[in-house]
Parts: sequence; C-alpha cells; structure tokens
Amino acid sequence: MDPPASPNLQTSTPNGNINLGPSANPNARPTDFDFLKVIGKGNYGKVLLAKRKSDGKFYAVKVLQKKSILKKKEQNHIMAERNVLLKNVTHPFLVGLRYSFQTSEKLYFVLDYVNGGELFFHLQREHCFLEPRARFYAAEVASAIGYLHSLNIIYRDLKPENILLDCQGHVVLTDFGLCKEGMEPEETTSTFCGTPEYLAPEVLRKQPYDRTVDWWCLGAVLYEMLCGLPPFYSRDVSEMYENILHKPLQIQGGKTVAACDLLHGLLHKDQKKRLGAKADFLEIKNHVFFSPINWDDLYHKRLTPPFNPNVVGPADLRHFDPEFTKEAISSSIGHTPDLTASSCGASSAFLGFSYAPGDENF
Ligand code: ISQ
Repeated sequence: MDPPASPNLQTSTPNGNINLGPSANPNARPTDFDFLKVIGKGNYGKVLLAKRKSDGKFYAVKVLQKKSILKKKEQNHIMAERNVLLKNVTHPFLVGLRYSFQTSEKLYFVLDYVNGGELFFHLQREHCFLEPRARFYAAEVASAIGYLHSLNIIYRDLKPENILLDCQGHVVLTDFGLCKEGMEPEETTSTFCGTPEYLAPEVLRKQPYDRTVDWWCLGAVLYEMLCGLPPFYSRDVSEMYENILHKPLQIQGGKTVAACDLLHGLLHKDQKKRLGAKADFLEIKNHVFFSPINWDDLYHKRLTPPFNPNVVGPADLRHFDPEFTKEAISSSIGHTPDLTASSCGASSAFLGFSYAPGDENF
C-alpha cells in the first residue's frame, strides 16, 4: 500500500517542482554547506555533518541518490520520509527537519545535528544497561512512538542505530524513511521492510501489520538494552527467523519481574495479544515497569538523563563510529555531472523538493 500524499504539502509549479510551504527553501543548494564528515548510513543514503557557510551552524544533512532510490522502487518510502518530517511532526525526542531541497540527482534533508552518539554505539561499548537506564531510554522512545501513532504514523524501523542521544543524553529518533503515513488505527499494511533482528513475526510472514509492530520493536530494543543481544538472536539468519516465529522468549536471570512482564507483553508473537494492541501507548505508559517515570516530566526533559555524553561542542564527533566518520566525503556527495530535473526522468517521483538546476557540481 502506498502512503497517501499529503495534499497540503503539494502545490505544483510550472517546472514540476512542488512548493512545500513554510518549510521549503527554494533557494537552498548543496554549495550552501561545507560537508565535513560522514556520520551515518541510513537505509537509503548517507548522513553528513555539514556546516552552513552563511552562519557557521552545524546540521546533519541526509543525502539520497534519486537514481538508487528509483532503482529500488522506494520513492514512496522517501516521499513518506519527507511528508512525515514536514507534517509538522515535532516532538522532543524526534529529530527536527529544518528544510529540504533537491538537485536533479539528489535529495537533501537538512536535519538538526545531534552529537551524543548512537544508542547502539554506547550499548556496544557497555554490553548492556541496568534497568533504570534502559527504562529512561525506553520511556523516551515510547513517548515519541506514542506521539507518531497519535498522528497515524507507524515508525516501523525502530532499532538502536536509529536512536541517537543529544548532547545532554536525551533520546532523538531519526530515519523516518520507513514510516507509514495515514494509517488509521484498524488499518494494516503488508510492505516488507525492516532490519532482520527486529522484525515482528507478522512482518516476517508478510502478513498485514499495524501500529503494534512498533511495540514489538520497542520490546526488541529494550531486550537488547537489558540483555546485550536482540531477542531470538542467532548468527544464522534463517534460524533467527525461525526463532522469531516459533521460539518462546527467553530472558536471562537477574531481571525484575516487571521488566520480564513488559518484555513478554511487547514481544508477544500474536499482535492482537501484544501489549499496546488495545489502547496503544496508554498500555505501555501504565505498565508497572514504568511506574518510576513521571511522563509529564519525561516529556518536558525534566528527568536527568542517566548518562551524559560529555561532548565539548557542536562539532565533537567522539561518539560516532569511526567506520562512518573516516569515510571520504567525495564519495558521499559525488561530483558527477548534473542533469536537469526534467531530463533525468526522476523529477515527478520527487515532487515536493525545491530544485535549483546546476547547483550540484562543486
Ligand atoms: C542527526 N545528527 C546526527 C546524526 C544523524 C543521523 C541521522 C539523522 C539525523 C542525525
């Protein structure tokens, strides 16, 4: 099922561009930025640390190749990303999109730069987290997911590498590329995507799924935070799939009854019996594991994060994986000759991004 277009975002112009309204920046172009480092690789592109020349501000600019997206027939996901990010989706634990623009070959999302590192990066270093720390992150993630669900958006791709920490140690969710928009509570979708470790049984079976898929993923992330590995993990992928579908959940000793109960609830193989199936976020919020959390204080960032990333400034990259940061920028940006939007045959799939011909060669 294709995500429905957001009519309020799409106003056609004679050259095939679409005006995005207040968030559009029709004058923006890649040469506005100095691209400094590769700081992440998403499913459909790279994220670069960029310094805006006009004011020296740092941004995370997500650059997507239209060509590869078209080849993968994933325009809909990308459009979903843009639409979701521009749908006035603002929440303390979701990354902010400042604006977007396009050249004939690439799409650019100018996002807030968040430099506390990936949750995954910290988790790998520490193997696992104690319950209070895992509870804090899980609560902030759940709060963001609950908010997306309230807008009929399914996040679908929750995993540690999409969970960043800001400079204070609060959660910031990124990568809305796989969000499904316009899902009514009873509606389901059967597009297959996601990271194998976190795939819910219904997704694996290519059965229709709904918003409870996000509560499964929250369970998978919480499990990994507490136990150090994803639930049902096996190095053998087909065995892992089998485990997800049929193996009862096992939780290593030393976890509280509340944590075990929550994990069993979130990782219920039957989506109809999964925690969150009836009253969505409210059920998660009210679970005993979260009883120490004051949700209003959490939302307003009045809870002190359990870990301070201790970054010195906005350009401090200490928490990003060297595998990403060492990569040469030229390969990420590309210096290939640009085509006009109309001649490359891709423009109609990316309506909605401001486009300035010939600004990609720098
Ligand atoms: C913001 N800041 C740092 C890294 C990021 C990766 C993906 C999306 C946004 C980001």
